[in-house]
Amino acid sequence: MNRRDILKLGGSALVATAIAGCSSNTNPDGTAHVSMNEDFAFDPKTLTVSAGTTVRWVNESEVGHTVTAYEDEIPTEAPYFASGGFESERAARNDVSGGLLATDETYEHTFDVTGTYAYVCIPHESSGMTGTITVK
Ligand SMILES: [Cu+2]
Repeated sequence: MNRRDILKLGGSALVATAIAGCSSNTNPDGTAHVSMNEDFAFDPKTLTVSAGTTVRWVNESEVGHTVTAYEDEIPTEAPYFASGGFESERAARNDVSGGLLATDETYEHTFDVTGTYAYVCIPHESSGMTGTITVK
């Protein structure tokens, strides 16, 4: 291996470290992490991911929460998503308990369409438990 190859390797190692260092919301398997916490909040409340990323919500609190997309606040070409597998916001609101995640339960959705997605936890909507995912 000549000196130029060694320098190249050093450069890519530095880049890899820099990317890992600024992605605190990324799980080891490459999914993005959003916590649902005791303060009736999604953490982080706003998250930006690249297209094709799977976001995993984890209920890290003692009460049940939902992840329910606002049907009018997602890209028009994007499929609807909600915990409980509902195909519309109306269906999710008609069966809130069917979408509840208990403590330590998770919900995942893969975002393939770029744009901005707003979502809510139905039981804690009045407490401001909403979040936004931006897909680039
Ligand atoms: Cu909630």
